[in-house]
Amino acid sequence: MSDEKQNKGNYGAENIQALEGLEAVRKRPGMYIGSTDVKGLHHLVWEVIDNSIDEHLAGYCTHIDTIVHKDNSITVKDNGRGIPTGMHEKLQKSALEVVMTVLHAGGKFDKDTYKVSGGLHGVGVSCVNALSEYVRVEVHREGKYFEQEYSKGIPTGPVKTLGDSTRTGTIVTFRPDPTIFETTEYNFQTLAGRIRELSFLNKGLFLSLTDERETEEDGNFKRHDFYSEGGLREFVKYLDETRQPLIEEPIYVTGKEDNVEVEVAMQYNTGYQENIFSYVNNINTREGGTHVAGFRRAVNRVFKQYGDDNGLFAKVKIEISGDDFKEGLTSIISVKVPEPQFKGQTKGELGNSEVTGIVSRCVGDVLKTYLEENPAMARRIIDKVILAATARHAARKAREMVQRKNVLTGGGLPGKLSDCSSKDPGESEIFLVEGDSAGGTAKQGRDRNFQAILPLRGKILNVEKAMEYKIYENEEIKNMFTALGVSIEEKDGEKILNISKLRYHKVVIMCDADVDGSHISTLIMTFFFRYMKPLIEEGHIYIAAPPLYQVRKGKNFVYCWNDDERKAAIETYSNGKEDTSVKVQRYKGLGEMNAEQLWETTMDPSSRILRQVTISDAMEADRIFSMLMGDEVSPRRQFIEENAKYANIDI
Ligand code: 0RA
Repeated sequence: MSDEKQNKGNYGAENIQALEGLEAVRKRPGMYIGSTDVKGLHHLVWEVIDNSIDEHLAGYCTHIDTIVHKDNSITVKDNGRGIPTGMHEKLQKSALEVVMTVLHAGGKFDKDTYKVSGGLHGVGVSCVNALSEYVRVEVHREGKYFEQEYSKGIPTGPVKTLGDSTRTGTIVTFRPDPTIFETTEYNFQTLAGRIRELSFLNKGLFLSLTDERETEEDGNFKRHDFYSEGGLREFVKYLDETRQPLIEEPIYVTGKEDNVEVEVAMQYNTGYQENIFSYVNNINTREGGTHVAGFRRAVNRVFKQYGDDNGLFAKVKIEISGDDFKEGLTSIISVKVPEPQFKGQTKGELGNSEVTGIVSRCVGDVLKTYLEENPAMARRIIDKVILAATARHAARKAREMVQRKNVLTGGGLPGKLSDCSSKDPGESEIFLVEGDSAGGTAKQGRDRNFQAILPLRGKILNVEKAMEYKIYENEEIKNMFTALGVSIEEKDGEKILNISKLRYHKVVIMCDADVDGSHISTLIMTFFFRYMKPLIEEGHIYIAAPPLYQVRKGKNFVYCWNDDERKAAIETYSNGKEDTSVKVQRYKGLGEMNAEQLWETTMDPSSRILRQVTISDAMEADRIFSMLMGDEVSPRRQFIEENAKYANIDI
């Protein structure tokens, strides 16, 4: 029986519409996958995996395996239904070829299923095909297996039936086109991070990641398996691994109303920060939206009611605000919505208004029962909320002091800032430099027309442990606020960072290339993540990369940023023979470079390497940071032991 007949009225070849050609994708890749840098490169993998995830959400797929091959080509294998292979009536081609070569031919028009693809990512596997120099698809379906190959999106042969098969599923292998992408090297951590996240978001789904570029001691390829039985409950535990829990187990909510599925896990810890992550159909909604609003509404309403009913707020003088319920709360909100509407600047905000009430009701019901059944836990939470309200009061006073002082001194810039001459933020940069001595070198080495230097002394305040008001009393932190020209304002009880007067559009963290230096940049990144997140979101934060080595022979020399480059340089200078005149200098700190070297390698826009800090870098920095600096000792030891063998960390 052919596909068309079997799938009548459902998905199938006839539903797949032809819309646009793939030349458009190759001409303007950025329009489809965001960028052609390392982020865009990874986007290709997300795109294929998302299609497999859709099969899982539709109830047909239990396993998704991702493999990075030696040449940085990728295979994603799933056991879903397989891409349809029947004849597409209108185009007179195999549906498989249509899905792979026609833009927006996902062919999944069933509105009752949740879709990842077609959502925020959603450009279709055909885009991956267009941007790959080689693709092979293998489909197992209806007792047979099929194959087709492509180059830059164009089939290099017909769909072939290769034989019989007893399984179903799709195997996509692609090698990104090096003429399109700035880099074609995949990053294991980036892939593992998203796949881990997907495993938490899709409990019961088996995922794996194999890296054939790396062999383990036992001779096998490096491989991680991801599987979560507990879903979001395990996700919050993972995120709060290094924090001290306030309540014994996360509060866990699942519910469904009008085809909207709700899953929420929340855990209070003894810290002061709020950590909230939200998802719609497995896609991270950075800017929140109606689902987050529903969650907040339920939390505020139920806790307030519980506190009032039990007379727990009676002796508190200060008005309890919504913010007070957030302190030390880590939560993940995941909803599955059949037809999500995304809004906001980066389309990272859920717009469907019906979702607010649904989430609020689901969370409210569970929370109310939880508080009634666990009075001891409820008490701990309410005590913490009262403490938060008191501290918030103190914080506002401290913050107002700092900001008032700035106004009084005419917004005077910090004495330690060596400002640039330009007053145009668009072309201005500020380097946050660890230590006064490196700060001095940077000041000599910089181009003062557009580069400012702010030295930061010692370890800036540990923002993980500090209560908020302490932050505003810290000299280095006050300097950062005033130098950058940003301020915290309060609107309807919500704190908002005003960055409209940002004085530099590039804020560069410059630290030593050793362990201490990386701790300090982690610390500074955490600070930005906690208190100046919009600066990261809008792409203003960068990390400078000073070189690790200089390899020299006579008056010739090169700088090297990693061991491979160092080896290659030694090889070139010595022509592969023993040569004692080839000298290697290891730079441990910025202080070992003179002003000219620092300019050339690290500050000169025409030769330096700057790494833009993304929210996911900052999120991971935050996790690592809380582990290194937090109270819990054992995860820190484990982290250091695990990483010591990669020689990243001195112990
Ligand atoms: C079009 C229609 C259907 C599934 C898929 C495409 C599909 C695409 C990919 C990409 C990777 N894995 C995939 N799995 C499925 C619906 C299938 C049906 O109606 O049987």
